[in-house]
Amino acid sequence: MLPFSDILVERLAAAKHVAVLTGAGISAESGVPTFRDPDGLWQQFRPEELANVEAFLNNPVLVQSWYAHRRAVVEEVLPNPGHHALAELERMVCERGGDFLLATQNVDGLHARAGSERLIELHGTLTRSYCIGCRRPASEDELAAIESGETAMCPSCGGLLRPDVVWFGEMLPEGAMECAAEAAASCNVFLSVGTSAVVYPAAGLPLIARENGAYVAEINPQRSDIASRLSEHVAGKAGEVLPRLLEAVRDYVGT
Ligand code: BJW
Repeated sequence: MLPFSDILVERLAAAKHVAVLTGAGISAESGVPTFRDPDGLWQQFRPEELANVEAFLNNPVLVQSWYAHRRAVVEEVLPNPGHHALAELERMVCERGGDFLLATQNVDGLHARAGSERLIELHGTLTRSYCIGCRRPASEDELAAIESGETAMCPSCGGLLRPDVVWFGEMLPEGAMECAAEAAASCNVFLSVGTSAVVYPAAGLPLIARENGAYVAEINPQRSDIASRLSEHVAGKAGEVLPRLLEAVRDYVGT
């Protein structure tokens, strides 16, 4: 028995425009901890301690080393079948002349490594760091101080080096939200995958899609806060559901 409806398969098979939002849950099966699940990142660290600029300025060593640890985790893991299925969905939609956009809240770079190209990283990336003083990009060598427990500083101006991610109270990268909102407003099908949908403005994207008439499916073992406002909740892991969904779409198109 398939965990999703025939309607989702039919809509996806016919869709000219498809948009997707992903969150930490899609990388869980790769071994990257989520934020708010019981074994998530913020069971050990409170968000207000680490994911805002005041916390960083109060305790740069703690925040820099937390991100260094997460970078090391991400370098060790691989994209999973969920990431690969979304890269494949992009190819499928584009080959038939449609539009596709994947907006991810994740900073782990796994979608790009799986081959997704029409990709927006709404919350930045772990792979880059920069100086808060002169905004110069930081090199790997400059970040090495973190491993020996020192504060990583810019060799040019002495400013603190920070990860190129979006913390609470900060703006998303220029144009990123506008582009994602436009895709959400104009798509026929929207997939919201592996996100608790509590962090805005990203969490508003599935709602924009729904308000504009798209069929919106959430793929998540748990119902998110916004699930009741969407078209369908598919209860399951992204790495299992997405490959089966793609297979069902291919079978449907082939019939
Ligand atoms: C599986 C699975 C499997 C498990 N398969 N699923 C409107 C209303 C209210 C508040 C605001 C608002 N607009 C803005 C705000 C303020 C704030 C906000 O949203 N606060 C809320 C918490 C209330 N937003 C901001 O500050 C944003 N900026 C902004 O709005 O700028 C304008 C502005 C400027 C100045 C003043 C005011 C406004 C910025 C938000 C930045 C978020 N940054 C973080 C950290 C990034 C860096 C880092 O990684 O360290 O982004 S927070 C953290 O949460 C991270 C994530 O991207 C984000 C979302 O989490 P996500 O991905 O949903 O993960 P989880 O753990 O919550 O959920 C995982 C899900 O997966 C669960 O549902 C599981 O069930 C599921 N799952 N395994 C599928 N195998």
